[in-house]
Amino acid sequence: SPRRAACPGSFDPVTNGHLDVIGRAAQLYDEVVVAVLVNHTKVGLFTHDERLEMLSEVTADYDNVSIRSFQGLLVDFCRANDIPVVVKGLRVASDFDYELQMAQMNYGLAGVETLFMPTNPQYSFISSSLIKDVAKWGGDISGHVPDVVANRLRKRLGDQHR
Ligand code: COD
Repeated sequence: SPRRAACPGSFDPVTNGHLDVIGRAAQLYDEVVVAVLVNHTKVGLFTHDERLEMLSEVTADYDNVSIRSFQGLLVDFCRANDIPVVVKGLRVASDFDYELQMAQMNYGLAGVETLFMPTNPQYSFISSSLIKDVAKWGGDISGHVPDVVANRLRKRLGDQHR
């Protein structure tokens, strides 16, 4: 059976940091499933469908990467889709505290393993929330997100600061 891994997240929106981890995971595993959390309690900047669309566009060149939605526990999604391992990017030491807790919980709940991938240093300060804040005030976010995402951010937020 194929060696399959999940890259889970909110992806509101996908950044070059996410994409770097997804691309590197795609070289390690036969199949990578990008698992996008459906969050009914938190309103994002982009709708769930918009996040899926952007992810599909920016991963179109990888033929072993697919985009899927999930609700509830990540480990239930993994079990249902025969995924034994989750790949997570680690940006800074403070990421590790929370990620370690989740990794231990996910292993305890269902035996789902976690592979921590050190972020490419050029992306270590990038987060979706920082990108949204910079874009909101008209700052230059090109180089931190794919072009399709930058264009959508400009459209969504561009008029608000003028
Ligand atoms: N460089 C490299 N990697 C990055 C970067 C970057 N600049 N930014 C983010 N990442 C990676 C990180 O590994 C991060 O975890 C992942 O991308 C996703 O990031 P976000 O911000 O889009 O998503 P989060 O942090 O909101 O995602 C959290 C999950 C959805 C993974 C988590 O909440 C979850 O699993 N929820 C489901 C419910 C559940 O199972 N809960 C119990 C968990 S123990």
